[in-house]
Amino acid sequence: MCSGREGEKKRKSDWKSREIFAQLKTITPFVVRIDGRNFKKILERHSFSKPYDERFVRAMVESARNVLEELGAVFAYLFSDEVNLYFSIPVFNLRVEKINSIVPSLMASNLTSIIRPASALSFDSRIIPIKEYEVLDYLAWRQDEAWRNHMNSYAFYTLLNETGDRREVIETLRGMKSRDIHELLYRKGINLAKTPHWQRRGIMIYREEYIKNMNGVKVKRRRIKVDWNPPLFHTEEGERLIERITSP
Ligand SMILES: Nc1nc2c(ncn2[C@@H]2O[C@H](COP(=O)(O)OP(=O)(O)OP(=O)(O)O)[C@@H](O)[C@H]2O)c(=O)[nH]1
Ligand SMILES: [Mg+2]
Repeated sequence: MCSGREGEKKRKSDWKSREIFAQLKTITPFVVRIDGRNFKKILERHSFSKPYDERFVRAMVESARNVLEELGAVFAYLFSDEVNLYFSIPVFNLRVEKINSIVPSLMASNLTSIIRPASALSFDSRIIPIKEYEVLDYLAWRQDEAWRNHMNSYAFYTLLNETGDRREVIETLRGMKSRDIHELLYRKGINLAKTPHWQRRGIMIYREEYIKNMNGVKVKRRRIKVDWNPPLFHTEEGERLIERITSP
């Protein structure tokens, strides 16, 4: 039986060795995707407008920008209640536990302090190891999701405002092709090709170089840009943008 200081020492190392996930590491580069927990209910409860609320998206952008700045992410791509942060440096020594706890908690505390809801917000988080040449494909996948989300939520809330019957709306939209949804909304006066860009394509936040004139001397500086009008990622323009912002 151990007693006194020796017992204390043993206990400490026993418990330390039980932190069995502490050595789990990712590789660089990687994406962290965080998603708001239960945001549908929470945003409804706080009367944010549907399907899109400008105050909410501005708060998401400001919070994501703070996270990017604080942790040194290369870019953040966001839509709805999700943010994708791309890292190329070994933050937190690449420890999964650290990354998957600090990134979402930093986002949640920022957003909570801006929105000030009745109770604190939270985000879930996952890490996706990625190769540089796969970034474009990953972003195109998320952008497709933003687009589907945009179409479905406009359709859902437009029909719901008319009928007031959630079940009926879900039934009407079940299995409907995207072309038919477009047509249906168009007839009701909503042109999905004319909604604000950020609703259709999401928002990009990244660092960019610019030239500053300092008393006649031109110097290179970096600043953070919020792009509310990003290109489609699967086009040449998208490719050029991602190459520019991910090159060291
Ligand atoms: N009112 C409003 N709701 C929004 C806005 N942006 C996103 N949301 C809501 O956020 C939800 C995001 O979808 P999910 O992440 O699947 O839903 P969730 O309720 O957060 O559920 P979990 O992520 O599984 O916890 C959407 O269904 C919308 O209801 C907005 O601008 N206004
Ligand atoms: Mg969510």
